Amino acid sequence: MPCEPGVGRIRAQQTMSSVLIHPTEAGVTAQNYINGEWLASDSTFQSLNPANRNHVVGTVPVASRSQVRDAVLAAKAAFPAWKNKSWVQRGEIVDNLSQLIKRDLEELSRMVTIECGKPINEGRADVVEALHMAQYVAGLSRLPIGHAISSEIPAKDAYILRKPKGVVGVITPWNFPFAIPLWGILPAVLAGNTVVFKPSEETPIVAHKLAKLFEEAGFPRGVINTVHGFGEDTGDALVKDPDVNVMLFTGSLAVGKMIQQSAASEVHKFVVTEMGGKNATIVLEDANLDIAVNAAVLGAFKTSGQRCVTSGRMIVDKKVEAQFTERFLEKVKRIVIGDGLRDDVFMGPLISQEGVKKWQHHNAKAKEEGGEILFDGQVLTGPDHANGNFVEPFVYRFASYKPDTFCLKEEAFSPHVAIIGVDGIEEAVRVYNDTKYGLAMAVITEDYRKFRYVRDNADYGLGYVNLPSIGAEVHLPFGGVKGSGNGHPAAEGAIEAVTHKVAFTVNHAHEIVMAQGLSTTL
Ligand code: UN1
Repeated sequence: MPCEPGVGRIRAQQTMSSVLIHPTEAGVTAQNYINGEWLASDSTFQSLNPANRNHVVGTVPVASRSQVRDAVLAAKAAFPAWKNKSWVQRGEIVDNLSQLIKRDLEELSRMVTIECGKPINEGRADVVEALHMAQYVAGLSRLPIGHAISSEIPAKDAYILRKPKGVVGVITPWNFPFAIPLWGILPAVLAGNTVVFKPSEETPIVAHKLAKLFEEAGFPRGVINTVHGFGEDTGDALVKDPDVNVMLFTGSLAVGKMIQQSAASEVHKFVVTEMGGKNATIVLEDANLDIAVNAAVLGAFKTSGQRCVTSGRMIVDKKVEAQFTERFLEKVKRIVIGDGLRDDVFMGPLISQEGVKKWQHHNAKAKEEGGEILFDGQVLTGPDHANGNFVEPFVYRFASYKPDTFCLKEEAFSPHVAIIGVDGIEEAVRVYNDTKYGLAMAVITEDYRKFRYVRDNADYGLGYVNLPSIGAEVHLPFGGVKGSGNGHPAAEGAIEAVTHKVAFTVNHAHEIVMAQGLSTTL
């Protein structure tokens, strides 16, 4: 299997002179987009490039609680007219958006890389994933939105139809700043809902560009509103607003839990939570080790381990663990780390200094809890990495499983990887399931009976065989079980969350005949 760009090059290349592409690019001034107007706020914050914190990507307003309220009221006012358009009419505006994303693909990809740090190939994949979502949703507008079903009574026609729920709040993370917002926003508006979008404070400039495209695509005023800011105020105001009918949230377990708790007191409010994972790649004794090692590297280190679906655990049968580990480490040593705009880079920076601290904390715990350190990754501080949040991979091993450890149970959201030796498939699945999460699982095996056992006994929302645990496509449901999500997936799954299924029955006879043999005589 060919190497990924950046893997397979020697680490010495990291010390070659850096390519200073972006510090000269002008910063953007973002605005809130409320009821078709571009609005500033009293206070602002700066969005910094994680590869070079001296580079201010843009200045961003902090929407006040009253601006959030205005946005919700604008969405509420826009709802009646928007829901009365046909699905096809709404789908045509989504199609306009897909054309604009295609037009601006390179500029958008670069913006994603500059603001969230992932290498340009990943920045582009993020925008392509968003494009696929727009194409998929535009296509859905011409597919059935319900179905006819037989009644017990021949003269009655019965239908199951979908109706929009009203105002949908959408809160999204920074690691897929272009694709994840569209997983929720586009199904919501296609179904006739209106939206208030609160993007991550780490990637507001990408979100601002997305809001500009919503306007250019022709969504009427108030249909999609964008408010910037932090979770504590702007996000909190949105979550608690009584006129928000659905909250779509992708982010951490702690915040998702708070949103579910706050919504529980309001009967009409429906919450979708997509949260973290302590995902794993399971390597069975019969695995093709070329596939296993490549799947492990991609699953662990794409986006520098900052995906919800990142594999932070390699659960490996002891019969092949030594071979697997040697080959895995050989690749780890060759990973090129640097500014994502350089095309030889495989791993960009972490999103923030807090991300670096979290990575250090997880590493320290792994040492404290008895992990055998195989690759003691460091913070990079050389000339190429001076002002960025760059860290190396950190890899450790437990020859046998050690339950009740922080390092094997908690999500690190960074390049922090445990290799865990197990005896056979049953222990592999037991170890896999022994976390509070259940998002993504990959199993490497040549044996169809074995992957079936894993398929049926592991807890996950996204399962893969002979693949990494990353790389989901938009026309599949994206979500998890246990602490990873409340069972209402995004992407393909989102239409379910943003619509009510209604039963609609029409009598074509001149008299009433009831179901269940119910009498109609007085
Ligand atoms: C995330 O992990 O935060 O499945 C989103 C993937 C991407 C989306 C990841 N399509 O890897």
